[in-house]
Amino acid sequence: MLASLAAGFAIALAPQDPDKDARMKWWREARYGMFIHWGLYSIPGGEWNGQNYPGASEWLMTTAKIKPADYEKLQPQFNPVKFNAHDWVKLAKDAGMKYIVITSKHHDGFAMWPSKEGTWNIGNTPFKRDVLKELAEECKKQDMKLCFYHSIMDWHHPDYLPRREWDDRDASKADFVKYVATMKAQLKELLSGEYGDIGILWFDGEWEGTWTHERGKDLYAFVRSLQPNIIVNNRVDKGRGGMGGFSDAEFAGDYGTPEQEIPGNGLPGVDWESCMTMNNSWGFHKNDHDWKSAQTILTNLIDCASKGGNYLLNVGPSPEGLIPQPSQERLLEVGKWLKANGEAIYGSQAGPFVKPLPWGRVTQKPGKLYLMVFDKKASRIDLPGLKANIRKVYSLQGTKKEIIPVANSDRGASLTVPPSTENVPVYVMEVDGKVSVEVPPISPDNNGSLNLAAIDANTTGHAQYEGGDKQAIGFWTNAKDTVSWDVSPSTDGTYNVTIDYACPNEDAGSTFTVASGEAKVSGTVVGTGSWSTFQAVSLGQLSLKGGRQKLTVSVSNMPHGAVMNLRLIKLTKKS
Ligand code: H79
Repeated sequence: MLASLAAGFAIALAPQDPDKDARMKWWREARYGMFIHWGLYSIPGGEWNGQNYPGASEWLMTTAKIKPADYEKLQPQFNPVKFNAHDWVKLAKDAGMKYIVITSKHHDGFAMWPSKEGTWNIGNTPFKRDVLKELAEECKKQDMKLCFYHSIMDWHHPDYLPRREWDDRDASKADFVKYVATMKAQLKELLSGEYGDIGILWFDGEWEGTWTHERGKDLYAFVRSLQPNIIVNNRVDKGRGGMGGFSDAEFAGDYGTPEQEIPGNGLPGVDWESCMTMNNSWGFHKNDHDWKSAQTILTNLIDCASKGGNYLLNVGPSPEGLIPQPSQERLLEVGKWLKANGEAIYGSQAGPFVKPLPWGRVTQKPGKLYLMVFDKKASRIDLPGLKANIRKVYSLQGTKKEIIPVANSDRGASLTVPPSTENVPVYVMEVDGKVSVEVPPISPDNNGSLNLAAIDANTTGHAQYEGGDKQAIGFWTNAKDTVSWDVSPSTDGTYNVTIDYACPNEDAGSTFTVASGEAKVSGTVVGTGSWSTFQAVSLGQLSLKGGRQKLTVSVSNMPHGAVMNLRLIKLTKKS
């Protein structure tokens, strides 16, 4: 699927905060956390008046256009008698997760602790218990960081603005300043120390017009003043830039929060965490049985780690207080892998490869590379352009730590790996000194032609390689994104240029140029029928000088949500 939202691309530099490295240390090492969406919306579980509302169940108040007075009828029904904080924290622990982020308040404004502000909170349900307090105590016992998700947007508070169009409460006396005061008073309760040291304040719902950069900066400072070591995500302020979740030095917030996606090449120089659901809803959804496989979850976690990011994986407990069985099974399966291979994830850093490799992913620690193989059929693992003094390579799994044969040359390294029954086999490469990757440029084939395949491209922004049946650059959703190749024709020459791509007719029309220095050829994307119907078309001629250079595809105009899926550019030498 193509994300159609534009993301901001400002360069994120660490703001003036000398303590940031110390404050972020646990978070950077953790790599894996549990998101918990739990609230009144868990009761209807995506159904209202007999109708099913697919997708995010915590959005039901909006998707089913429920008036606050009707939604309030859920409060006396909240009685999750099977809730057991010990079991939840133990599950996160067994899953290999290092922190829990639970909804203290979601967009429906309902406080999941007995707040002193008003009555719209768990203290006024039949259950009465303070679930956040019980979790705080268990987290302390089981050495788990507790964090709160807190929505700025609030569909219930009478002073919150803007009013939903189906909410007929009089808005003329609503006072947003009063709303902010209530929110701060509630946050003060959460950060008073009663719940211990909170790891992260995970804000959300910051995108409405009433929330401003000034309010964001102020809220960030407020939260840090109550708990100086707390980490605050970028949604406290206005610097998020779409679902891609890039942060920017101009805005408050300690890290970026891509939602339901993993950035193609990571976000170099920025701390980030991808949050994701296991099915298609954050809150419990009765009718959503569309679970990601454990293998997908595991490879997502590894993908994040290999790009220097965290993975925050969601569960939506039931109205009885139980984490759904399918979620538990998947969590424990990934947890089993982490128990054996966690060394490759926890405390690791982004691997040295700028682009994801076709067979899997790589993380690193001083003196070690961890090669995690997604393609179980692979018998040869190539590390193109790797420059390292390799001491030895061995399998992380099993007691034997089997030594793996490795061939190393100035073009990179290559391993011959045995068949494996592991979900994701891991090989440890011990190295002396510095590791770097220098990918050689693409050189001409026997006919003097240059084949620029998607897998060899360098991409910026959202644009990224998609394998599977596409084998193309996809997610090219921002006109600023570029796709380029380092090429090295041996002599000056003229080429016929063809481009192999796919684009639905309704998304066609983008214009682009393929250029190296002054030499360029332009084209317009003509519809091919779908994102997976590939077609080769001629763009005309291009004359290149011999020698190493960069050939870049850039977009001059993108009338719709995306440019194209680009599979191959072929430069055929004219004789
Ligand atoms: O809590 C879960 C969801 O309920 C919540 N975030 C996760 C962690 C969520 N809120 N909204 N959405 C998910 C989808 C809404 C996206 C949009 Fe937008 C809001 C589209 C336009 C406004 C994102 C924010 C893109 C631009 C601003």
